[in-house]
This record gives sequence, C-alpha cells and structure tokens, in this order.
Amino acid sequence: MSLQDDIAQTRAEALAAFDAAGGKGDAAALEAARIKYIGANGLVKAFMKRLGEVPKDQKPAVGQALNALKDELTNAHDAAKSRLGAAAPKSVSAFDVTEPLPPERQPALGKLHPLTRTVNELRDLLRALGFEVVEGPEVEDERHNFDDLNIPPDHPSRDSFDTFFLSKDALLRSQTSTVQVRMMETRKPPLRVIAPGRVYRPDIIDATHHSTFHQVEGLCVDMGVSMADLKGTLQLFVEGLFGEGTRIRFRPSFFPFTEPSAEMDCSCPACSGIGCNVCKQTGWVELGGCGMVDPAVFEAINHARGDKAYDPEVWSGFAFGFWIERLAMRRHGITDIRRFLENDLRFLRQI
Ligand code: 2U9
Repeated sequence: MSLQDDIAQTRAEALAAFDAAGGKGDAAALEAARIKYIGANGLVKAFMKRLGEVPKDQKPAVGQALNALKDELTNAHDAAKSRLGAAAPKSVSAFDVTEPLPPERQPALGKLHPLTRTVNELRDLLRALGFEVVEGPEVEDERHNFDDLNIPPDHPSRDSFDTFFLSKDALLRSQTSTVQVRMMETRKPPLRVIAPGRVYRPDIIDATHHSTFHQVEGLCVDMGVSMADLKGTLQLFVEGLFGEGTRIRFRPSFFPFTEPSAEMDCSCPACSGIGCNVCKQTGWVELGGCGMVDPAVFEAINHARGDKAYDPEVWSGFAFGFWIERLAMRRHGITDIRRFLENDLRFLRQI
C-alpha cells in the first residue's frame, strides 16, 4: 500500500477512535488513541518519517496532507476530550450516594454476642450504682483463687476434679473473685468494683452446665457497710435488669469468703411471681449468691499487702456473684447453655 493509502486509512480509523472514546466518556481509550495516532511516537510521526518514499514531485502535497492530518486529528482529539469533561458531571449526578441499597446489596452487619450484650447491660446498671469495672488474668495461682478467699487447703473446690490445673501452681480461675483480691492488694479502701469475666470448671457438659462460663462479681468495701446496703443495691440491680416491681429474696447459705452468706432469688420475670414453667410454679428464680465479706478475707489481704489497710474493725464490705449465662438464658428463654459457645449463626442471629 502506498503512503497516501495508509494515510487515508489511518485518518478514518483515528477519527472513529476519537469519536467513540468521546461518545462513551472513556478517558483511558481516548488517551490510548492519542498516543497511537498523534503521540510523539505515533502513526502520524511515522508517516512523516516515510516522506522519503514519496516521489520528489509529490512530496510537497503529501507533506501538506500530513500536516493537515495532524491538525485534523488533534482537533478531533480535543473535541472528544471536551465531550469527556461535559460527560463527567452527568456520571457523578447519576450516582446518588443518599439512595438506600436494595436488600440484596446491603452489607452484612455483625452484632454483639448475646453474652457480650448481657455483660454490657449488667456493667451499665452497676456502673450507675457507682461500681467501677475491673479485669484480671484468667490464668491464676492458688493464693488468688483460694487462699486469700479463705478457702481452706482441704476444700473440695481445690480438687483437680473441680479446678483446671495447668501446673502445680497455675490454674484457670474458677471464679472472678481473684480480680477483687488483686484490687484489694493494690488499692486502699473504700473500694467499689465489679469484675465480669470468663471462668473455668471441669464439669459434665449438659444443657445447664459448661466447663467455660461467665460471672460478674461485685465488691463494695467501706465504713459501716451492712447487709441492708447489699439488699438495696441488688434490689435496684434486678429492677434495672427485669423491670420495676421485681422483688428479691435472700435464702441463708454458706460461702467461705462471705459471712453471713445468702442465695439470692428474684420474683419470676416470666410470670411476675404468679407461678409458671420457668419458675417451676414457685414464683421465684435463682439469680446468684451474696454476703458480707468474711473478716478472714480482709486479714488474708492485709497479710499479702504487709499492712493493715483492710482493718476489719474499721471496714466492712458486701459482695455478690452472678452467673451470666443463667441471666442471659432467663432473659431470652434459652434452654441450652451449650448454644452460647457453639458459634452457630442460626442461634446467634435469633437473639
Ligand atoms: C471477695 C470477697 C467475696 C463474691 C461472691 C458469690 C457469693 C456467689 C456464685 C454465683 C453463681 C458463683 O457463678 S456462680 O456459680 N457466686 O454465690 N460470689 S459472694 O464474693 C467475694 C468476692 C471477692 C474479695
């Protein structure tokens, strides 16, 4: 093909390419066409270099034609580019960022685990009553888990059937009281703390027992604190949890770390105390345990601290403990404790 034929064919191709890119608003295609046809190493430039092939008498005409081609293609490129600029605002306004996505394109949102939500609620209620939330290690030693809580050396809970021992003196905490012990070791009274967290006990796993569960324990140490303060605090707490008018009752009990000790029940949140399947027709459901801190615990803390900061003649305290899974099961009507730790999304999405 002669140079004149090549020029004619390239002109047609280039005009079509610029027009198409401008029409589609395709900036990348337009730039590619510019480089190919009128760029520094483009086809028009290549044609200029081939002028030598042209017979001498035709050279001026072909040279002029090439210059005209370059101008024509440059104009066509500029025109396409201005169409691109004009198209841009249109494409921006076509995308409405305020328009809600259709359901099938909604991003999947996660949510908090039911236990986390229960802990958060308990935490907020107790914070409003003046308690500070504190945390501590899950791997503990015997002193924090047993000795300082007045749990005697021969107590059955120290048995390896009842506590997970990692080594001779490293164990998985079986109660979050260890955190309150650590607080008393490092802070002077008065003290008002709650310790929510995970605890471990070897247990036969069934619908109501698990080897891994959660507790929230509270401790208040001050001058002149009595069982009446304990009862008033827990009364406000259950009303916050289950609604106004919920009643509580104490049943005498025994814990090594509290004296006197009590089991705490509240009027059944499902039937308001009339009697139903949830409360086995009694009108009451068990919530947790509580009591006045045993002076022997204060003495053990003083011994660990090496001072008399928790003098039982000056300070008294109340403590309570709840099993979080049990509270969450009552609130949501869950009948099997194993569901909490199975990560079954069908269960988690329901709550
Ligand atoms: C210190 C002193 C005393 C915390 C208490 C209970 C009673 C209690 C149970 C509830 C259900 C454990 O998960 S559960 O089985 N807890 O009954 N806990 S008084 O007493 C303390 C804590 C810390 C220094």
